[in-house]
Amino acid sequence: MMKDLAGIYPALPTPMLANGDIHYSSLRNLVDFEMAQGVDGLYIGGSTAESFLLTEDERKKVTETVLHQAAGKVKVIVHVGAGGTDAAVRLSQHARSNGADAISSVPPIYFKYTNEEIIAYYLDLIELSDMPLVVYNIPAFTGVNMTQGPIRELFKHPRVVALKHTNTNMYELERVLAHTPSLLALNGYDEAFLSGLSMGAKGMIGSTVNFMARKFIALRDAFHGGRNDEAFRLQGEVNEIVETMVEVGVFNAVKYAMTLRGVDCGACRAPFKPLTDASKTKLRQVLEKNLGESLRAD
Ligand code: MN9
Repeated sequence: MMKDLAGIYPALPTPMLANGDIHYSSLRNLVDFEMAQGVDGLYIGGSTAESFLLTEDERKKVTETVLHQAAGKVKVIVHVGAGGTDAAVRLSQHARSNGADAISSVPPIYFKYTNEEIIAYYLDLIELSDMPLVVYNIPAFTGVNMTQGPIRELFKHPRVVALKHTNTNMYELERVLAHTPSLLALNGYDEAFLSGLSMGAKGMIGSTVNFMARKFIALRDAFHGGRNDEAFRLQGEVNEIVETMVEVGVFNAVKYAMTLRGVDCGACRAPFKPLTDASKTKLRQVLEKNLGESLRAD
């Protein structure tokens, strides 16, 4: 049965060893850590996971590891975007055979495709894997905006169950939901979570959820409880942290914050550059001031 995908999901990073290999025991610890924080689900293999810097085999092994460790206790969405249809279909079928709840994908990247080609890409994923699909809209990275113009007709397909709205344009979020009331929206920029909720998002998928899920859960509960001042204050604390993370490089910053919270994540693969000591100090300071959770020595 199709699960209700509403909720708060960390976009898991891919823990790595000093030599760049995937650190699978840390990945298992990460899954346990997230479930203990009370998240509703896990999002595997997205931007935060450096998915475009991993091999297809690595992506499959990460999916298998996470699904096995989660053991059906939380929802799991697997991002399968891989540049082209064939690889994305293989990853979708693999996600299905390993028990994922849904697949997700950015539109096919690099080449300029027509709207028809992009829609056909998504329909191939749905039809060849028979999985519910979460469209990952992130126009700043892909150059394609899925919530604008005729392409948003895709959301009317019954197997397109959700939108990951990684865009600060909240007018488009409200409009796409108004045109397709059955669609579920999950907010994609953590710094805009409160505005996403106010325009109809029923949860979020985010990189900074990994190390501060409790803040996002409290923010959502404050919003739904009508405690607007509290929700706004929590969003402000989140944004103090996000501002520094984006400044030093968000994906390495997320890995470092998780390492400080006790799950070794290492650094991102090249061409990402590791954090400098000055960036680490700055991050630790902003986390100590705003996070309200204990941090370990580096
Ligand atoms: O998965 C993330 N998107 C990207 C969602 O990084 C592209 C967000 O969580 C951002 O990292 C975060 C900082 O901008 O909102």
